[in-house]
Amino acid sequence: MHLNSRVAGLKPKGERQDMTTVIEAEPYSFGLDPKRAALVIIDMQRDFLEPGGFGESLGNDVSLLRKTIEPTKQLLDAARAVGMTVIHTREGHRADLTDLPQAKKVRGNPTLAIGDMGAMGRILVRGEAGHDIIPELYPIAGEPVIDKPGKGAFYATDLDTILKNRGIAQLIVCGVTTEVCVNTSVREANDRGYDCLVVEDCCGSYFPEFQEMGLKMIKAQGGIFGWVAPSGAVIAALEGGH
Ligand code: TIU
Repeated sequence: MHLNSRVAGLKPKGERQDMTTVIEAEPYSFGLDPKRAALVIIDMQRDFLEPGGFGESLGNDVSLLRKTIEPTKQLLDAARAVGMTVIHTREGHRADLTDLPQAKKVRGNPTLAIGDMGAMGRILVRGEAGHDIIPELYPIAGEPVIDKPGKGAFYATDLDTILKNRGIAQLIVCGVTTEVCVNTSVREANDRGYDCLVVEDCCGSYFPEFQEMGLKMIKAQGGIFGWVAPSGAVIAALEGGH
């Protein structure tokens, strides 16, 4: 087997390698080039991580997601320190709900539907307190925020355009929830030709079994959708690679 096929991110043999550091990942090593990579933090919004929001309205225990905050903060700090592109996404809808399919509004028979008034403003509506990113991971100037109406970060957004304009080929993916918006976004990214490394302890699910299987699905079959690694390995690579 060709040597380069065992480390994701390497260019074909003979071409100059930009890769600066190798991350131990599953199903095999990931060659990270921070200049061609973006940290993509999916939907770390108050509506999913705090009581009284959309996540709780669907019957979920939101406290299960909160253990992702500290490792994600550490990874975010490391990415910012090396000047890597950082992109945040938020799931939500226009205030007039014209971009909300009726099927999504009624799905799950929620106690509070999207657009209803909840403890943090109108549920999953742009501009409301609950729709915003949690304070611990709040974007800073220069970090694009992608507002998405669906589960996938590429559907009806300009994410692909922003990534292509910056020459990004690799995505380091964090966020919630593992089996819903993280998996959907990684699958969309994979079909668009991006190499995705999913950071296991920076992803969270309301269901422990979906957390496990959501990560397994990504790395199965030789990395059918991408790679999986712990935040410590990614942070060590970022800190050692400059
Ligand atoms: N319900 C659930 O697990 N997730 C979502 O509705 N959206 C995201 O994952 N962001």
